[in-house]
Amino acid sequence: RPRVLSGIQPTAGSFHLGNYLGAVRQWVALQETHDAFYMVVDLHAITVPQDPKELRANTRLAAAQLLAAGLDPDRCTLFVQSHVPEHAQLAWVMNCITGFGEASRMTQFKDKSAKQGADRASVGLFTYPILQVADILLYQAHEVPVGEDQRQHIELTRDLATRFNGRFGDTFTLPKPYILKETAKIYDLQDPAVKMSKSASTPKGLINLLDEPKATAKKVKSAVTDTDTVIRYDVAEKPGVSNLLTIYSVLTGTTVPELEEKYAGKGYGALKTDLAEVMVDFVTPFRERTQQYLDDPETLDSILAKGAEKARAVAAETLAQAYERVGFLPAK
Ligand code: AQP
Repeated sequence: RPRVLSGIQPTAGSFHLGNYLGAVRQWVALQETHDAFYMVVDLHAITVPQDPKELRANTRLAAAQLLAAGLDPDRCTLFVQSHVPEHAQLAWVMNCITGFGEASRMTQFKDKSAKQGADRASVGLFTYPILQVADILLYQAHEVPVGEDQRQHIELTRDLATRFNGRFGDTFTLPKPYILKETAKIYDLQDPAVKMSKSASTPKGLINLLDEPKATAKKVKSAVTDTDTVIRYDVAEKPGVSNLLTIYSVLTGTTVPELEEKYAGKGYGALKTDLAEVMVDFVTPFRERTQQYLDDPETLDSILAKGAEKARAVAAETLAQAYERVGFLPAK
């Protein structure tokens, strides 16, 4: 079976609809066909300040949401990044073969550090993509299911893997991004020109999966569309409506042309009312299942412990090989 690896940050508490449609939904599907490794990336989370107590709680909460979304610990390996020390260890090696200029060109770093003020951004935020490179290479992943915003980091992973292999001998598998066109980028409901994101979206434009379903319905109903009235998928001319159609289509399994036909001659109000209902039907059981996992932290922790053990077995082997290739003297 080909292998996939991906991760999600435990930073915001609730996952948002972009995280789910862009990434987690694919993770669930891929566990059926791939040898799948999924992790809660707490090492990545501390690249920006975190409250320790909240980080711990949010790490469990992220794992609970992944299980609620449909990850099955018998079908995939689910773990917490900091439980596998090899991530930080390989990241150091990869840091040392990355050019400063190369790392400086990562757009996510540029955006995020600009927001914080360049002097206040941590060095960790700067090397975040290189930790991500290590995450992927440790598992010799063939594919990495992510949203469009991560494409550049997967490119960097390929570049660094190629460099390492060239310099030290074949060690790492070159991964490919696994990005589904329809859901590669889910947009803010209030500003369909920008990606839905926990840090950039306005509260009204961001659908958090753990919000009160009623509040979610309200956000859908007040989504920004356009002054036209026709329900048609056209990202350039009608980004707001197109975003709603994408969300509707993916959550219900109805194709976009089917939806266009269903709503021919109807107004935006009808589309939004129906989508609000679809969304409520989706988030209500999701919230309940998440709560069930949170109510049983022992089971949750034991799933994560088993996951870490399985992950470490793979990661340790790759790290040992990389260490040997680089020329580190083995510890006896
Ligand atoms: N709007 C989105 N559309 C599609 N995919 C998305 N992802 C995030 N936003 C969208 C994908 O979700 C996965 C987990 O991402 P993360 O843990 O890196 O979360 P994030 O990047 O912190 O999420 P945000 O909201 O985008 O955070 P900020 O605002 O801090 O940048 C990834 O696969 C990502 O592509």
